[in-house]
Amino acid sequence: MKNYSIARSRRLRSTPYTSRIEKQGVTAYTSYNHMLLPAAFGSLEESYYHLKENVQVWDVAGERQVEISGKDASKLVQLMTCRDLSKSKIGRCYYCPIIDDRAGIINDPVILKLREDRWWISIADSDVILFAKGLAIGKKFDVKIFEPNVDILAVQGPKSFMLMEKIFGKKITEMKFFGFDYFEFAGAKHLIARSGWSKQGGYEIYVENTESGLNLYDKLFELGKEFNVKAGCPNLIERIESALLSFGNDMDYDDNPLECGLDKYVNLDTDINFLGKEKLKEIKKKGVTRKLMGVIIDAKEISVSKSINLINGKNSKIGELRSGVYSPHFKKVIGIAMIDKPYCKVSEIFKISINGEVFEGKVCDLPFI
Ligand code: THG
Repeated sequence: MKNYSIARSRRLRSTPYTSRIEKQGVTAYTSYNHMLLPAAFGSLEESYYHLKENVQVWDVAGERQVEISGKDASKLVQLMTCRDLSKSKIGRCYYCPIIDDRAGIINDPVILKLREDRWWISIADSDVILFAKGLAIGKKFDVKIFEPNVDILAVQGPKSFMLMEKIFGKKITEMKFFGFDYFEFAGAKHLIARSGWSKQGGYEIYVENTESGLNLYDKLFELGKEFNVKAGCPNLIERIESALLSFGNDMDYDDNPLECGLDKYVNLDTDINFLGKEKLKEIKKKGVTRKLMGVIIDAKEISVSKSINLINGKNSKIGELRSGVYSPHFKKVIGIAMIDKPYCKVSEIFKISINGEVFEGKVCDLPFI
């Protein structure tokens, strides 16, 4: 398939790190929240192996923050998510499906509780700010909603702990998964969380002071030499193997969190108030009619740019593939698919047409690894 370059304009925002990653060899961009998100630095497979063994620094500024503050901030945040935040703590991150009144997923952000009345919603690729503003206006909530200048740098991989310790000291290695705290670098404070869109371990630095953030970026590469640090980005192979879901790819407005295996983040038994609660109760009672599952396909390559139907021996559609990639670990194509309930069985067999050629595949559980 021919590749095209991406046309730059003000609408497709650059990040403070763009000029640096372009020097470091970014080879593909995608767009995320109307911003450039690096999608490749050369070979996807080489980056995959490097991420699993070393440390990478990622420009994930596209993970924008929606800040909600004010008297009704907690009420509004809770209204948007089916996860019970009534016992949430300041200094913690929470992975929370945001759903609408029909229980369709609007986004699947990480939510940070900064204060009792101040939150950051660290969003996936959809305009949560408009949804939040609409609700606040309709409900006459006393809140302030805006997108602050925060540009996340992720430090990911098994050697991220040693690298971050060198810069911030031992305290940073003692932080728990999904906790966050403030750390000083060259006179500026940075919010750093133990999180990130890989299962290889690491941190996310929420850079508010751009100048200090750029110095920190350079420091990470200077001190990271001994850990073989490289510029990287969310890796398609690693994230599918780990089943980190991608909003807009694996799930969308027409899917509910129970279909997407997000049951852990759905709380229907407490007295919190959120949009779609009754609808979700109804869905839970009836049982879902389809589910996101893993699939393994006897093919060597794939490029998914729209859903691809999965067909059984009787020529009926049993589901659709939504993301896929060749995994060097399994030596096959692996993917994430929405499968109709009767076929949500491990080893269920199907056929799939990739570039006009038919391949066989089977259903499996998520995550792959
Ligand atoms: N970091 C930050 N913002 C983000 C992402 C991120 N916004 C967009 C996107 N990624 C949101 N999606 C996810 C999906 C999964 C996770 C984080 C963000 C994740 N999940 C863990 C898991 O599945 O094991 C644990 C979640 C939990 O148990 O609480 O980390 O990456 N800032």
